Amino acid sequence: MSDPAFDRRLLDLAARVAMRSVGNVEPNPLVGAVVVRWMGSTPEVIGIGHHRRFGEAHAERAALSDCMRRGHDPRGATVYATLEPCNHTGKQPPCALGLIEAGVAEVVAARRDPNPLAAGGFEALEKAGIRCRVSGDSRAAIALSDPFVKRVKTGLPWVIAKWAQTIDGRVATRNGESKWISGDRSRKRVHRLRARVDAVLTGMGTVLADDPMLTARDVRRVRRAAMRVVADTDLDMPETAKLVTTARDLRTIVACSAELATGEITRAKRQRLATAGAVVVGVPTIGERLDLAALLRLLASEHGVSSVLVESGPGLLGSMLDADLVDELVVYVAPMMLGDEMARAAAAGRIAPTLSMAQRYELLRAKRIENDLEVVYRRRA
Ligand code: AOF
Ligand code: ZN
Repeated sequence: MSDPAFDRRLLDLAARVAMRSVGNVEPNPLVGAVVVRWMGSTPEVIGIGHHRRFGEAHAERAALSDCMRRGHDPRGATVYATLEPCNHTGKQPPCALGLIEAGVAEVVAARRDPNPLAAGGFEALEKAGIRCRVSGDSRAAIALSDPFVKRVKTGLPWVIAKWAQTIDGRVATRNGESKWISGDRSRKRVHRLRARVDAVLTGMGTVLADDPMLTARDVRRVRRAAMRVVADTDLDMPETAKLVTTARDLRTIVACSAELATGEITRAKRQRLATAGAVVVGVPTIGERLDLAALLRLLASEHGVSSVLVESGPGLLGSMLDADLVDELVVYVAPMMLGDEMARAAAAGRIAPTLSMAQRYELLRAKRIENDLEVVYRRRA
């Protein structure tokens, strides 16, 4: 049975459940699954599950277990999964086999698995006589595995840029004053966001202006202790910066030009930074600037980074946007107005001089946080 409205509802549900484990499963995808029995033309959910933690049970098997636990028989049921069931033995046995053994009749997935190691679930299921189809009706279910799909296809981590702005789109006054624009609760949510990514990226401008820690504070459960990464082309990092003095406890990576990362003039400084616990890495440059794509690729391949939160000033953000490296924007809009064209905007540069050249985003969700608005956008392909 295929009804777009049912497909969307059930896959939305699977996506919602899977979202609970953001930060716990990466670099695996977030996956949710729902087992449904049809009572005439009405679906009855008899099992729900999701991938909870890296290395543990996959969503489909979790949903089947839930079904059994509740005393239902999954035979003849339809399974809605946000990702095509895997067909490989990794840290877990293949989901396709689990579904075949459970005797389900149909599998609906929001997208195919691009991972060549795990692919082939649909083929295996179909061979066993189980109907399979892809449903693109749930935006949430597809969005769920975007970070995973991007990394598998490009080798780049998922990049989220975050900032707080006034109603008229400014992130600081003309003198650089920015504490605080967004409210208490919004700032708490940023700490939670930091606790769910592998790396927080900032620029030297921000280090010199704010001397930030970039840690997740007052978060009940830090899921991942994000490493702090500074784009510092000229190796200007002061040794007194908090990012350096705390580098023993929390990884700090200072990314400078490949030349300065090996040259004689910076040897003493590099040694002092290393003694403090900071890791200096060299990145190729494009003109005067770091090749940010190369930096991201290096973070993914050498440091296991699958998600990055950019918390920077307009300079670095502008360069990131210009290179089209940002996938998601989390913007806090505070009920405040500066009305000053010299006040700072989120991104510097000149990405699009005309509207037709503007980068396009899709509105994913918006939520009221006390008196602020939290808006999440995704880059449109
Ligand atoms: C699914 N359901 O819930 C997930 C899938 O090392 P493993 O065994 O955990 O396998 C990880 C791979 O399996 C991952 O790269 C992706 O291709 C797929 N993830 N597949 O059927 C799930 N998490
Ligand atoms: Zn699986």
